[in-house]
Amino acid sequence: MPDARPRRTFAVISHPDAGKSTLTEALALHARAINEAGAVHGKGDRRATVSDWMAMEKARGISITSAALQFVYRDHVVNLVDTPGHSDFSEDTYRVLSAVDSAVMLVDAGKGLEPQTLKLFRVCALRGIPVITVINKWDRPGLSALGLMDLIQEKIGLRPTPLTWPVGEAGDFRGVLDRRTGEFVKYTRTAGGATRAPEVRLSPDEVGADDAHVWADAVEEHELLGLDEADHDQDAFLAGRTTPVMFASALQNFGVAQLLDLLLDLAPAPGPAEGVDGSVRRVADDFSAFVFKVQSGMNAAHRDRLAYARVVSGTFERGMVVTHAATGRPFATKFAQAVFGRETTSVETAEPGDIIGLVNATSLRVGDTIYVGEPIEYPPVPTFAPEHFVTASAGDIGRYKQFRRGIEQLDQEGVVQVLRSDLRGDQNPVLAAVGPMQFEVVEDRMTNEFNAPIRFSRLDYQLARRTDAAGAEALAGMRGVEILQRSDGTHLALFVDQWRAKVTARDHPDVLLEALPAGGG
Ligand SMILES: Nc1nc2c(ncn2[C@@H]2O[C@H](COP(=O)(O)OP(=O)(O)OP(=O)(O)O)[C@@H](O)[C@H]2O)c(=O)[nH]1
Ligand SMILES: [Mg+2]
Repeated sequence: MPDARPRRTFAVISHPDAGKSTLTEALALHARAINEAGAVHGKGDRRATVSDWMAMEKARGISITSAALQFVYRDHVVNLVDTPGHSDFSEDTYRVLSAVDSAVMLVDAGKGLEPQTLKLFRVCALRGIPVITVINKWDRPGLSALGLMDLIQEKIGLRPTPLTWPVGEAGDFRGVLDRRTGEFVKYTRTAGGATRAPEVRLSPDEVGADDAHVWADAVEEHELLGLDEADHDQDAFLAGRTTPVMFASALQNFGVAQLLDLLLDLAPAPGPAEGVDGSVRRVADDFSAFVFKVQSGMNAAHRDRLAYARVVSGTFERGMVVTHAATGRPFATKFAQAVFGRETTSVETAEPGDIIGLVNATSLRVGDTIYVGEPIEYPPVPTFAPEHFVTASAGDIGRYKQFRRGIEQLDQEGVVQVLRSDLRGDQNPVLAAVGPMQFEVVEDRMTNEFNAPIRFSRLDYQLARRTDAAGAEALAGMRGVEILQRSDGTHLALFVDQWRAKVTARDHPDVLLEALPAGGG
């Protein structure tokens, strides 16, 4: 039976370290999807957040791969995707942004608008994704609240419309003024932020003497904002002209309840989507879904490969036979899972906005569409211009088979781009990355997951341009350029430097040499 509860599907995005995984944890904790935040298990640094499950993520305290979580709150089904902030992994973050209806942007109160944050704001604007801004780490000294609003307006061109306003400056976080009701939401700390933070709502005349001074400041600023047309306007928010702002301390679970409520009240529900041919699928139409991520290695006990698909339209029912748009072949969905970080549970049905994990769906790749009824194919996800290149070889020739399999799997997941040419043969594929940390992930996963040690040797190329078969032929054998083919069939011309790329383009005006979207930081 279809599940009629409303859906909210959003990504948590930002520059590295602003607190995305911590906030993800806090949201799940508040919705009672988990009982205790990982912050405590990790003795202060959250080494065990549900979304950072990969060994390398725990060891380094950073997110490397996006993680999906689903939970229920106020009778809404919430689908949340925590993304990695590091620009080396930005392809993964962009893939996620193709599968969500809104984004929660975190801003570190102490650092303001950092480069990757600015970049992500631009991506959301381009894709028409409404953004909710959370000023995080308000428990630590930082910039002034009004100063941060100015930064958002000036640097991003979005009008900030705060829904809550901090009571107490950064470093002295006592609570927030709920700008919709005028109440003081007063927070109380809990040990290490491990459990939900209790809060009380006070009317202005109930504010105690201790807080009177900072409360008066907050009220004054709130009134200033009112004069400045900084009040929420739903149409302007959905159209991407304004961003609602909240203040929080993810680590202490402050502001988390307000954020969840805001997401339910204001963030857009799943809507219609357009296929490559311009046809439109409405949520009530036949089932269709879009694969935005492929991941393996979540369970060390057995080989698993999960294709994450966002349901775009219709009701998904486990066992239904769908069509794989890329091949036109039928695809049986016998093994479908709901995902919670690395945990999965069998799922019987799913609705538009939900993210399902299809198990061992080896034919499904990132960007693929599956559907029933009328054919539909959603636009592919962009791949970025690689700027780092290595050749890979098996560290242990006796494990060459595992080496091949590992490379193929990591290629399908999009951990790196894998390139080959007849000239080089298949022994030593070329790996291409947006950022060098991607190679570290390859090395770690090849060693630990595929038990196939890997060796890299750096290639002296700095950039790649897209070409076609004719271009590949024309450029073959030329100095300072090498032609390789990516596993999706794209021909890439690798150049030693900008200068060589320019000269080649000048001397061969008839050859296709197209720049790829830039991804790196
Ligand atoms: N004081 C304080 N620290 C916080 C807060 N939120 C997160 N942190 C800390 O900031 C650090 C980074 O937090 P993460 O949640 O891993 O940040 P992230 O944005 O997920 O980082 P990446 O995924 O690597 O981009 C951790 O040490 C957190 O404990 C907060 O509200 N206050
Ligand atoms: Mg993280």
